Amino acid sequence: LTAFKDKNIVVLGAGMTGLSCLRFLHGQGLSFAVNDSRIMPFANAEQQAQYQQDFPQAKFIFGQWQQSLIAHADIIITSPGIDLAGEGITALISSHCQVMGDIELFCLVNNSRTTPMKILAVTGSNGKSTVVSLLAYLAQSLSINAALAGNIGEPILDLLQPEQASESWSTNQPDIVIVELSSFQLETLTSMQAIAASVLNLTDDHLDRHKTLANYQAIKQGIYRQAKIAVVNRDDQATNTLVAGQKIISFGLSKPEQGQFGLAVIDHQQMLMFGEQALISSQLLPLAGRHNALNYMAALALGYSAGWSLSAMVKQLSGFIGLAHRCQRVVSDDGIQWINDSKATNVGATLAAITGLAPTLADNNKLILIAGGDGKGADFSTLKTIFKAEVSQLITLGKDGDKIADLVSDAIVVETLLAAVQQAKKLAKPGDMVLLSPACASIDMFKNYLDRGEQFIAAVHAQEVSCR
Ligand code: UMA
Ligand code: ADP
Repeated sequence: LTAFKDKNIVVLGAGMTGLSCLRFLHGQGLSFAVNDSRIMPFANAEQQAQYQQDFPQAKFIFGQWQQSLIAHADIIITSPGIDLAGEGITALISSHCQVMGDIELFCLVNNSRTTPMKILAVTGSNGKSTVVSLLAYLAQSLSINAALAGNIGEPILDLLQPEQASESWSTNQPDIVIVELSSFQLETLTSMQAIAASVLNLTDDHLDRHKTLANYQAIKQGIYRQAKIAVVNRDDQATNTLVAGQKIISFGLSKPEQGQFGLAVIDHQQMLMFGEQALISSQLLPLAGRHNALNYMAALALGYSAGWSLSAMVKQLSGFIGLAHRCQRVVSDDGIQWINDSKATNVGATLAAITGLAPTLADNNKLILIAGGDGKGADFSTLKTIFKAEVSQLITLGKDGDKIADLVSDAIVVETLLAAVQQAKKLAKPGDMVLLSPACASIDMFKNYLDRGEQFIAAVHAQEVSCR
């Protein structure tokens, strides 16, 4: 990292990403400043004092963006959640300053190593965490030394910690990094050299920051310029690569051509296919629904691109049981099917949940949907048709609850998640399904989607107790 010596380095944000930058730069013996617009980004004053003691070369500036610090920076390492343009920071940055995200810094260091860690990269509006977790599960099952990093919640720079006693990099570093990338992280990434990368799908998300779908799409597609093989969803044109001559492996719901992944019905069973080769019956796979069939195929295509044995991967698929808060059944003894899909933070995820779950209901059972929260500027109108066809009762809440309620004539608008669950309980009979799939972020009412999902589960259990 000679290019970083004697430079004014500024880390923006002191969250998960900022703190990983701090650990990394400290490990390199570099001096730097950490600027966060919150007055107290740490959990408490004791934690802040501890950081100041443990990282004496770091200068902490909290409570506002410090204009002079930013203007004099030679290198800015920014956190994904910071909207540089929206916060007015872009205008302060000097023309000679290099602005990068933590993933870019990781790639610059990794690329310069004699044996760089290989990279498989995944982005998309939905399914990223499911696909990268499945890939990590497959790698572990196949005894491949892999690590999971990025938007999933594992800052990637933590993979580059030098060994305590020497200047060399840690010897137990992974051979391959499976990285989940958000559009925020892709905005500041240009130097990744992935073996393969995928934009899984594309629907409205984060438009409050990216402004237009075209801009959001362009940011996502930037991943392909940084990969040898592009894994694309052939059912979603927006995920296609624009890089001329790039090797492409596609996946989709249709019967695949040679070298592609897809679905076909053989002997009355829907099978996952690779070209003409039947891989496994969808019925044997724990994650149900068309969207999960696509997720399985994307993971197989990425693993295959990395040279992993297809048959060995297929044998392991059924062992992966999925992630919490994604179309997850809440255990209850009232006969109602309560489904927690709190991670559905955009319209595409809610569409996928309804499309996947509604056909599983018997004719005389109904689907009650709880939706709403912070829509991040999304256009909800694409939900109208499916609401009409599949949702018997819509219950909405949160900042954009009214906008979603306007899609139907008889929505019930409530103030709290508990009230939503109470309403649903009044209306549901055994066999009916109550689906929390908000199509919105949770930050207007909850700490995060996990908190929202846990409060939903608690509210469901509270109804059971109150009815006994
Ligand atoms: N901050 C400011 N001013 C701002 C915005 C943020 O000072 O205007 C500061 C905050 O006070 C805080 C820090 O920046 O101290 C937080 O930075 P951050 O929002 O980038 O969050 P991190 O804790 O660094 O976590 C980030 C990702 N967060 C976001 O992109 C919002 C995490 O993804 C990711 O797991 C983590 O890096 C590790 O890579 C979360 C996420 O919500 C799960 N991602 C979005 C999504 O999935 O939809 C994109
Ligand atoms: P991400 O990391 O992209 O947010 P997750 O795997 O956490 O994706 O899933 C988020 C939400 O999207 C959940 O509600 C889940 O049921 C839904 N989902 C998962 N895969 C897909 C897909 N391929 N298409 C649409 N929705 C999906």
